Amino acid sequence: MTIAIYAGSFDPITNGHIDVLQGSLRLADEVFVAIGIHPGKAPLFSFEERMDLIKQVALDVLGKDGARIKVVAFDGLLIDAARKHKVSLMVRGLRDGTDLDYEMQMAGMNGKMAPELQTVFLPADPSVRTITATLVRQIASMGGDVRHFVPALVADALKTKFKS
Ligand code: COD
Repeated sequence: MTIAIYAGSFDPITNGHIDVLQGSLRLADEVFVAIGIHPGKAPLFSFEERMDLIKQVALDVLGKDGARIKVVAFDGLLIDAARKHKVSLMVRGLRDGTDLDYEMQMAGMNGKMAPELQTVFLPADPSVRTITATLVRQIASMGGDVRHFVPALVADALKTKFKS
């Protein structure tokens, strides 16, 4: 059985993340979606809110494949989370050359520290490669329509968040 980990901030989950998640499910039997918790950084959505959104997306968008996803938190090194959950693949999405440079450094250093773990890069689909959660938050905070970039349930959660 192949188990993968796909880590991110997911603040909130976007169509770009979903594209990588769908690719991960083609590679692995089970995928841990690992939400990175930064003690010094205040996210827009709490860990619980991000987890709920990912779980709802798994049900609504990924259909029966969504049952092969587990959502967890981690606050240290990705390799430690990978070892804890006994995964063999660490999946990362690649949007552009900037991602590639940074991801190659991480993959190289992670590979030295944890040679038993394999990093896998999935190229972003052209239809979602420009999407970033940072810009989605910015657009939503200014009342813009983010439904091109996130599932409807996430767009609704953003609307509610910025109303309150
Ligand atoms: N299309 C395709 N892929 C995408 C898209 C998109 N539109 N948007 C995001 N992605 C991919 C990213 O490339 C990334 O692989 C993943 O989705 C997550 O993205 P984000 O933006 O949600 O999360 P990040 O990149 O801010 O990562 C947060 C982490 C907590 C995962 C990160 O800080 C981390 O890896 N921490 C571990 C610390 C560690 O182990 N350090 C040692 C490294 S050697």
